[in-house]
Amino acid sequence: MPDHDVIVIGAGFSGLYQLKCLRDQGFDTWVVEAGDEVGGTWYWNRYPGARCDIESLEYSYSFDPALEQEWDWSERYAAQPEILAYLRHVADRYDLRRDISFRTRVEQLDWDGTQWTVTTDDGASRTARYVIAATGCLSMPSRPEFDGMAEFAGEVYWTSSWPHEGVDLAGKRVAVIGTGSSGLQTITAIAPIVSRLTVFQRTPTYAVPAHNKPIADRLAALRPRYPDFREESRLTRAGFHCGEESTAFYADTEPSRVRAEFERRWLDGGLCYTQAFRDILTDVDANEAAAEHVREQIRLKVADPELAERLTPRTYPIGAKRMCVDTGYFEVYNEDHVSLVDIETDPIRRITPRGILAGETEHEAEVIILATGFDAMTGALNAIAIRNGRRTLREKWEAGPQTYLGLMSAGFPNLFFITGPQSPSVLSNMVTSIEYHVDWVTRALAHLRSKGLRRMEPDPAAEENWVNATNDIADLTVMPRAASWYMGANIPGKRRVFLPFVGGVGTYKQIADGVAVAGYHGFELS
Ligand code: FAD
Ligand code: N01
Repeated sequence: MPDHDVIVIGAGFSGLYQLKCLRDQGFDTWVVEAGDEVGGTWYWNRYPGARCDIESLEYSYSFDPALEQEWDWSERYAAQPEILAYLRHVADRYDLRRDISFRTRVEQLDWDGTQWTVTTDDGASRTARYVIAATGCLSMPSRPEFDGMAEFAGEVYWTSSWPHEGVDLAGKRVAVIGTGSSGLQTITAIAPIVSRLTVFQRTPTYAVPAHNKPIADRLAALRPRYPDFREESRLTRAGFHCGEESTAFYADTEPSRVRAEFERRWLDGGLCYTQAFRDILTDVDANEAAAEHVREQIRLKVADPELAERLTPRTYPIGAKRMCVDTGYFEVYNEDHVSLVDIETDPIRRITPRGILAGETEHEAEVIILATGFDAMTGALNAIAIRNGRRTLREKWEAGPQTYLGLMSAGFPNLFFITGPQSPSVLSNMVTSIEYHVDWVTRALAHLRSKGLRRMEPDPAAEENWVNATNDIADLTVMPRAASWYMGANIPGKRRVFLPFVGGVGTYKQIADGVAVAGYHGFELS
């Protein structure tokens, strides 16, 4: 007999909910977490300005109406401490901690034909019939090497593992490398307190305003119909509400109406901007119109036209990298103590004891902050030696991940992924996608038990069809045209394939629901 029915790896949004569901179903479950507290992303990423880019009313669990009714979100986009407090509250409310081992990292998984042996970094191992990897899509930091880093005399911090005791940046000369979401939030938050801020930008960023604000009234109005609101979001394109279904750009190119629609979305703020027209990710003209409107806004925000141009994204379609949601980012560059180094024209040559040498100029700094992103979607999984007796999952995925529905991979039975590659995951409100996967996996395990079955694995042909379908759908969009982390392009040597399923959350749900209803069509159960 295995030690546990199920071992879950990770105690973020996914692992916590997975534990609750399995416990409710009577499965003996053990959760292993590398950090020393629950929270996942919101435990590790404590950099100044960290907050969500999906509205808090939707970037939160929907599984328990009582939880929705009792938790008061203070802002439209909650900051990291509030989201971490929420996840800690969830852990306490459902008494989850007693089945979680913290400060323990899973290093190896071995399948022996009937069960998995899970080996952790303390040298111990335990067995389970099923393993669920709730390891996160953005939990393996990418830490590029810069020559001379060890010689730097000042302090170095990574946004993805910010010190828990905080960092005093007041009055310091600070350099930030990276202008994705983490970089933008950090830059905007620290600009008012540092004495000098030098930003090293490789690729300019499309950002839409957050228009963050208190939401007490909105929350009160929503509460009576919260369950319906959630039900609707499960069938949307990205797992959150964006108002009524938009029209196609090609059907309505009248310039004043197009402009009015972009302006309306801009004033609303947030990620719904790219849903102004429903073909922005599939029609290059629609995409260019949406991109040009953002470029125009950058020109309005940044006083120096030459600087505005350097901050303007032109080399990739809007939406093909995760959009940033900002709170005064571009305006920061109007401050005299803030400067921008374009490392496309002035590459970082090395870190020196006093700062960063880019092109021919040494930029002095007392602190360097690296906001260089993650080995997304496959990084945390590939960091574990997952072995089925013949080969590792890493070897199988060398040319890109292969999954059926993003949930399992053929040849690795009884191993499930929450928001795995080839599922909507990072293209969506992650909490919607997490809850959907956790519910799906829980139902599958209950089904196996009720039928006296003990093994589940994708049929290789079904998996191949799914991989081909996800790639084909991605190719119908502009998404593969950016060197993005969605494509694995930010990691040297990583195979460039589009990692998530771009067909939409609602469509995916209909497919995966159908697969389950049809007796887990495409899976082999025994
Ligand atoms: P995670 O929160 O990443 O948790 C995974 C956990 O697994 C981690 O705690 C990790 O320590 C643990 N783990 C991994 N490997 C091992 C191992 N081998 N052994 C033991 N433990 C392991 N998404 C949105 O939809 N909206 C947002 O606004 C949003 N904001 C974000 C902001 C930041 C700064 C980042 C980095 C991501 C953001 N995301 C957002 C994506 C975010 O990752 C998800 O929304 C969500 O938090 C993921 O939850 P998770 O539990 O699946 O993974
Ligand atoms: O990482 P990123 P992130 N030399 O990969 C640059 C979520 N998130 O942590 O664009 C110099 O987006 C890199 O340049 P380029 C969200 O899903 C959400 O910011 O590759 N520069 C880029 O500018 C997000 O998409 C929030 O040319 C280097 C930056 O570093 C995801 O997490 C907040 C470099 C990395 O940007 C990842 O965001 C934070 C190098 N060697 C995160 N390597 C919210 O707002 C990389 N760069 C909710």
